[in-house]
Amino acid sequence: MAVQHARLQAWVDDTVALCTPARVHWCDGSEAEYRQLCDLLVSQGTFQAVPARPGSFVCRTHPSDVARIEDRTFICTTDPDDAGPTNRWADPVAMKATLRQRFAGAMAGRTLYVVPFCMGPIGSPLARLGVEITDSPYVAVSMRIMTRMGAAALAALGSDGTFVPCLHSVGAPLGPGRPDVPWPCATELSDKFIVHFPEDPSIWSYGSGYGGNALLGKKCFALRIASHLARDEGWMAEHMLILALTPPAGAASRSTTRYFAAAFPSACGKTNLAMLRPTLPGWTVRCIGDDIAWMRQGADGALHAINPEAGFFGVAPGTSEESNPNAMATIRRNTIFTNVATTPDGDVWWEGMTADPPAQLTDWQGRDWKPGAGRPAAHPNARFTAPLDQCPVIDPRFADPAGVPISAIVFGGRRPRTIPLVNEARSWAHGIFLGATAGSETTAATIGTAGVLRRDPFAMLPFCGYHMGDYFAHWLEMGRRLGAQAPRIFFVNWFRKDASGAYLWPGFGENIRVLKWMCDRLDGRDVAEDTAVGHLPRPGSIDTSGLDIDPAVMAELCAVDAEGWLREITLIAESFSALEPRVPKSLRSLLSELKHSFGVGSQRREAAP
Ligand code: OXD
Ligand code: MN
Repeated sequence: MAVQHARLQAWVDDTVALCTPARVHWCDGSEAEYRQLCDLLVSQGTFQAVPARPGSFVCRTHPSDVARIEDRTFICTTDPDDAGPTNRWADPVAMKATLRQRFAGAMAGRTLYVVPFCMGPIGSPLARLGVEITDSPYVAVSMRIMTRMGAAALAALGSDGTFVPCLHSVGAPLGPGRPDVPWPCATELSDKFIVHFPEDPSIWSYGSGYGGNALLGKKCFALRIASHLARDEGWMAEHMLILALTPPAGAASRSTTRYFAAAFPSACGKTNLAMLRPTLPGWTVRCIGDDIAWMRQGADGALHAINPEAGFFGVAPGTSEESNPNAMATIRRNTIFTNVATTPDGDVWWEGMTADPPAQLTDWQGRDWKPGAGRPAAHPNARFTAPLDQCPVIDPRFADPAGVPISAIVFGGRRPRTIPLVNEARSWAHGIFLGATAGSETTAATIGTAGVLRRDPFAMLPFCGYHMGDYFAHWLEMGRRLGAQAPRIFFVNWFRKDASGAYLWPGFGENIRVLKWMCDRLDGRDVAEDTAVGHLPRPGSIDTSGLDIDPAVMAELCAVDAEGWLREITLIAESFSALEPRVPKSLRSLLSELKHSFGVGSQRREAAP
C-alpha cells in the first residue's frame, strides 16, 4: 500500500528501528489478507478450525493471559491528580523510558503488522482514527472484526490526518533458544504493561495478547483515551450498549422507535440486553452496540450516539439459546472463540451453553475434560469475537454516521440486595448521582477475585482516563448543555437474590417488561411513586402478564429497603470521600438529602419510605 502520511511513516520507521521485527506488513483489511492470517495462525498452532461453524476458529491462550489486567494498567499524566485516585498513575517520562527498554528488540523474529483502523463509521463526524502496530497476527485478525480496519481507514487518514498511535507487542521475542509457542506473551504479571498517555495521546501495551489488553481500539482507545478527549472537546465516551426499542404497532402514542444507552460493569449482561428477544408480544429490540457508546450533542440539540466498534467481543459462558438466542445466531460463522472448550464433533462449548455438558470435551487449556472434572471446561472469561453485522437483530441505523438520538440512559450493576429492579432519577443531577454511586459484584472479566462488591461509577471504574470526580462534573456539564433535551435516566438491577441465593427476577427476555415501564414513563404515564431513593414503580405498573411471579416478590423488588439503604449510604459516603476534593457540590448535596431522608446524622433514626 502506498503510504502518503509522512508522520505515520516516520512513526512506523522509528518503531521498526526500536523493535527490530523480521518483516513489516501493512494490513489492507481485505478478505484475502484475513484468510491468509488465519491460515498462518492455524499453521502456528494458535488457531484450530471449528468445522461446525464455517470460517470460525478456536484459540487457547497462555493461562497467565486470560483477562484484562487492571493492576498493570496505567494512566500517565504530568500531574498525578489528573489521573485521580481510581487509576494507577505513572510518570510519563519515566514510563516511556521503561517501555522503550521493553520494546527494544521486542519483535525480533516476528512480523510487525501496521493496522490502520477507524473507530466509528468511516467519514462520520463522531469517528476517530488510530493505527495499531502489533507483532500479533491474532490481534490483526481480531482488529479486522472489531473495527473498520485497513485500506479505507488509511485512505481516511490522507496525508496529514490525526490518529492515535497504539503500539503493542506480545513481549516474547524469538531468537536462538527461544522457539515460538501458540500463545506468546510475557508470563509474569510484572512484565505486562497497558499504558496510556492521554496528553499525547498514545497507547503502549506490552506483554499481553488478550482482548482489552491487546485490541487497543477497544478499552484503551475508545474508552480511556477517548474519555479524556471527550472531556476536553465536550462529548462523551461511555461503557454503554446502544439499543433500539419499538413498541407494538398501533400502541397509543408509542409507535416510534426509541434509542437507549445502558452502562453495566463488565460481564453483567450488556450483550444480552443489547440483543434481547422480548417475551412481550409486539415489542422489538434491535442492537446497535453492546459495549461502547460515543455520544455528542447533534445539530437538533439531542444527544446522538454511535457504536465506535464493528464487532462483538462477548463473554461466552452463560450464552445460550435461552439467555441470548440472537448472540447464538451471530456466532454461527466467521467467529473467533478464545478459551472455550471444544467437542469431539468439531464444535465449541462453554458452561451454560446447554443444560447438560457433553460427555467428553477438550477444555480451554487443551486437556481432556469430562463432567464432574471439578473445574470449568471453558475459562469463565472465554470470549467470542464476531462481526456486528452478523447479528440477526442489528438495527438498520447501526452505522448511521450521524448516530441515533438517545431518549434514555440506563445504569445498572450486579446487586443481590437493596437496589430496586428499576428506579427513575428525579432529574439529570440525580441521574448522575445514581450513576456515580453505582456498585457491582466483580466478575471474571478482569484478573482478581470475583463476587466482591465494588463501587463502579458509570461502569467506568477501569476505563475512565482521568479523575473520576472531574468525570462526574463533565456529566453535569453535558446536562447543562442538553437542557430539556437531556435523556431521562434510569437505574436497573436484574440480580436481586432471595435468602437462599436464588434470583428474584427472571431477567433476559423478560427484561422487556422493565423497558416497557420506562417507555410508560417517557410517555408521561403515571406509573411511579416518588420515594427517598427515586421514582419507583407503582404496585402493578410493571407488566407481568404471562409471567409466573408472586406479587409479593414484585413488591420486594420495587420496595425501599431502609436497612439496606443505611448500609448503602455509608458505602457511598466512603466512595465520595476517596474522590475529594473533586466531587461536585451538587452530588454532595444529593448525598446529604439521601442521608436526611433516612435520618442519618439527625436524632431520628426511622427511615422514610
Ligand atoms: C469487556 C469488558 O471486555 O468490559 O467488554 O471487560
Ligand atoms: Mn466492556
